Amino acid sequence: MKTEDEVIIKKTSCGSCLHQCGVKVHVSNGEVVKIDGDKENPLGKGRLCIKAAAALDLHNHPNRLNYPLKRIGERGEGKWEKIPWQQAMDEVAAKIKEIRGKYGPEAVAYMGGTVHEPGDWAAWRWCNLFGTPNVHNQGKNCGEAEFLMECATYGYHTRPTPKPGVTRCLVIWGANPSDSAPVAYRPSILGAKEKGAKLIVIDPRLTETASNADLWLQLRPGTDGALGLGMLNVIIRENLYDKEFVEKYCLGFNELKTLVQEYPPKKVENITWVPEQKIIEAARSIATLKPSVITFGVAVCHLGRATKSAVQVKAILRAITGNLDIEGGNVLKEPFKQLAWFENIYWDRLLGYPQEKRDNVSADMFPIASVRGYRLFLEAMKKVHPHGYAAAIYMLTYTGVNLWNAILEGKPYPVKAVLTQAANPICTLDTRGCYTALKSQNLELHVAMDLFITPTAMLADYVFPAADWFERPCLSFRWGLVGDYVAGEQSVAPLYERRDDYQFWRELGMRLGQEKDWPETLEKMYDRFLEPTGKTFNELVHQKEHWYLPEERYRKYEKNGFATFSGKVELLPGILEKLGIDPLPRYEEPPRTPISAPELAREYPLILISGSRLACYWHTCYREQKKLRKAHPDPLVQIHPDTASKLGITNGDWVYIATPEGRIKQKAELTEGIHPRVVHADGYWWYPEKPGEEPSLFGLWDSTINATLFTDSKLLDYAGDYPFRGLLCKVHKE
Ligand SMILES: Nc1nc2c(c(=O)[nH]1)N[C@H]1C(S)=C(S)[C@@H](COP(=O)(O)OP(=O)(O)OC[C@H]3O[C@@H](n4cnc5c(=O)[nH]c(N)nc54)[C@H](O)[C@@H]3O)O[C@H]1N2
Ligand SMILES: Nc1nc2c(c(=O)[nH]1)N[C@H]1C(S)=C(S)[C@@H](COP(=O)(O)OP(=O)(O)OC[C@H]3O[C@@H](n4cnc5c(=O)[nH]c(N)nc54)[C@H](O)[C@@H]3O)O[C@H]1N2
Ligand code: SF4
Ligand SMILES: [Mo]
Repeated sequence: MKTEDEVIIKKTSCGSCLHQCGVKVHVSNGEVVKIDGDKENPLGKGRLCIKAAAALDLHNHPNRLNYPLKRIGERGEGKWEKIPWQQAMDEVAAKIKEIRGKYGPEAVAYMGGTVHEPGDWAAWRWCNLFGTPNVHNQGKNCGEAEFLMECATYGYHTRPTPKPGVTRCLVIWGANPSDSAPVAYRPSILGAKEKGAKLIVIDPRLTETASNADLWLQLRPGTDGALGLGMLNVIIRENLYDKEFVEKYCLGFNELKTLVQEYPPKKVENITWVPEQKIIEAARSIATLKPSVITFGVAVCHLGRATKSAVQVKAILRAITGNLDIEGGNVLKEPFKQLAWFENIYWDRLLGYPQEKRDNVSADMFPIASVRGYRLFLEAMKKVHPHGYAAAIYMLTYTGVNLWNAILEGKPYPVKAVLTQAANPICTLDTRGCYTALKSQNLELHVAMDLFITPTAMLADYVFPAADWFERPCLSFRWGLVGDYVAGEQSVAPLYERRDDYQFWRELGMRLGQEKDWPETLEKMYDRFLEPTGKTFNELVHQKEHWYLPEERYRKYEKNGFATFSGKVELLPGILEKLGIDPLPRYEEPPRTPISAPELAREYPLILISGSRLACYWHTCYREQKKLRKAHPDPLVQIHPDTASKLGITNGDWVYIATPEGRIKQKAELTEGIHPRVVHADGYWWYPEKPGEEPSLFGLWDSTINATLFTDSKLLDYAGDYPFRGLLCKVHKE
C-alpha cells in the first residue's frame, strides 16, 4: 500500500529475534527508512523492543558481509579474497562431492544456531536429501532436554499459556522473561499477576521477574530436581494431587510416591538452600490454585547430569496436579499440520535408511537425540497421529563435543566438512573444543554463512554473505513449536551480493543431485508449504490477516489418549528405559559442586551460572550496534557485595573468572540480588571492535565465559546438552 509521501509500507515480522513481532517497514526509493510495530498483528500487537529499534542500523552496518570470501592465508589469519558467488559455490560443492565419495555423506555436518528462518529448515532439508544425520542447531542446549522429557512423558511437548484472569498460579522456573521475552512479558506475565495469578519465580538471582514475584525461591543453582521432588513429596503426602487424573491417565505413580518419600522438605532445604516453608507454600499453590502453569526455562537444561531430574519433576508436576491441556495451563502441542511437509522435509529420507546406515555422531552416547531415538518417539506418536511429530528438530541433534571428536579423532567416524550457518558456536558452545576442531587440518572444509564475520567465521575457508530479514520474504513458523505462522513481505532487494539462506542450500543442492527438490525461489518453496490452505504465498502475504493462529483446544487426550506407547502419561517414561536411561527422576548433583567435587571446591569455591539473556542482545549478536551496546557496553559478572569485599573487589573492577579449564575477564557488578556463594557471568561475548585475526579473534579469549567450560561428555545431560550453569569457579582481581 502507498501513503501520500510515496513511502511504501511492507508488513512482515521482526527477525531480530525469535519472537517475530509484527512490524511495518517503511520503504522509500528502495531503501528501508523506518520501522514501527504493527498494531493489527496479533504477535506483539504493535509493541517492539529495543533490538527492533536498532534493526535499521543492522541492515546498513558497515561491518556487514557483502561478498563471498575465500581464505587465502591460514585459517584465522584473516586473509581473504573476494570471489564471485558462483565460483565459491562451485568450489564448495566440488569439495563436498569429493568428501562424500571418500567418507560417505555423514562426513559432512551442518552447524546451525537459533531460529533464523528460512536457512534453518532449508539446511535440514538439504541434510536429509544429501544423507547426513549430522544436524545441529540450537534445539540443542536450547530447551531440547525439557522438550524431549515432555515428549517422553506425555507424547507431546506443551505450550505454557498463562492467561490473565484465568491462570491462578504462574511458575517461572529457570527463566527470566522480562529480558528473554521483553514484548510478551508485560501483558502475559504481569498481566496474569495483575488479574490475580500468584507469581512464583524459581531463580538463584533476583531478576526483574523475580522482583515481581509473590514467592521467590532462591535456590542453589542446579538443585531444581531436588526442589521438585520436595514439592512432589508435599503434594502427594498432603493428598493435593488430582486423583481422578492420576488414576485414569497416569502410569508409575506408586514408584514415584516411593521415591519422593526420600525428599521431605527439611532435607530438600539443606540441598537447595530454599527454606522449608517456601517449598511447602510453592507446592500447595501449584497443586491447589488451578489452573496453574509451569513455564519452560532454559536454565534447567544447562545443568549437566542434574538436568534430567529437573526437567522430569517439572513434567510430572504439570501432570499430577491436573494442569495438562487445560485453559490457562500447559497445553499439549499436537503435530503441526497447517503447513505441508513440515515434518517430512526434514526426515523422510533419513528415516527411510536401513538400520546399518550411520546414525549421528552422538548416537552411541546420547541415543535419545539420534535417529534411533526419534524413530521410537515417532512410533509411539503414530498411534494417535499418523503423520508424526511436531518438531523433530528438537529431537535429532548431535552434541558439539561429539563433533569435535569426530573431526579430531575420527570417532565414531570421521567428519571432514562443517557447514556453519546462522550460528556462532565458538562463542556459544565450548569455545576451546570448537576452536581446536575448526583449526584442525583434519577438517578439510569449513564454510560459514552469516551477516557478519564472527570469531567462528574467521575460521572458515569460505564465507557467504547472508541477506537479513528486510531482504527476504518470510513465512515464519518458529520451527513449528508454537503452531502459528506469519507471512511477511520482502521489504527491499538484498544489497551487494547478499542472498537469502534458502538460496545457499538450493544452489548447493542443485550441484549435488538434488535438482528436482528445490523450487527456484523462496516464495515458490513457501507455495509448497501452503498447499493445504489452497493459497499461494503471494496471496497470503497480501491478505489483511497474513497469519495463522491455531485454535486452542483442551483435554484432547480424552478422545485420543496420550501419544506414548501406553497411551497414558508415563511418569516413568518407557521410552527412556528403552534407550537405557533411568526412568525415575532421581536427583543427581550437578557434575561440579561443593558436594560432587569437594576437592575442586577448595580452590574454586564459588558457584558459576552464566549466559542469562539480556534484553538488548540476541546471544552473541549486536555488540557492534552502538545503540544497543550503550545499553550494556561490557560483559558483567554479578557478585554479592560481601563476597566482593572479601576478595577486595569494588563495583566496576575488571576481574578474572577462573575454572580449571581457563580464565576470562569481566567487569564486576555488585548486587544484593545474588547469593554470596554464587556469581553470574554474562554469556558468550566477543568484541567486534577488536582485531579479527589471530590471536585475538575479536577478543574471543578475553571475556567469553564459554572458554571456561569443561566438556567431559560423560558429564553432560541425558540428551547431550552442555552444563552452562551450576559450575565451580573462583573470582580474583590480579
Ligand atoms: N533478548 C533476548 N531474548 C531471548 C534470547 C536472547 O538472546 N536475547 N534468546 C532466546 C533463547 S534461544 C532462549 S533459549 C531463551 C532463554 O530464555 P530464558 O528461559 O528466560 O533463560 P535465561 O534468560 O537464560 O534466564 C534463565 C534464568 O535462570 C536463572 N538460573 C541460572 N541457573 C539456574 C538454576 O540452576 N536453576 C534455576 N531455576 N534458575 C537458574 C538465571 O539466573 C536466569 O535469570 O531466550 C530467548 N529470548
Ligand atoms: N554460557 C552459555 N552458553 C550458551 C547458553 C547459555 O545460556 N549460557 N545458551 C545456549 C542457547 S539456549 C542458545 S539458543 C545458543 C545460541 O547460539 P547461536 O545460535 O550460535 O548464537 P547466535 O549469537 O544467535 O548466532 C547467530 C549467528 O547468526 C547470524 N545471523 C543472524 N541472522 C542470520 C540470518 O538470517 N542468516 C545467517 N546466515 N546468519 C544470521 C548472527 O550474525 C550470528 O552470528 O547459545 C547457547 N550457549
Ligand atoms: S522481541 Fe524485539 S527483537 Fe524480538 S521480534 Fe519482538 S521486537 Fe523483534
Ligand atoms: Mo536458546
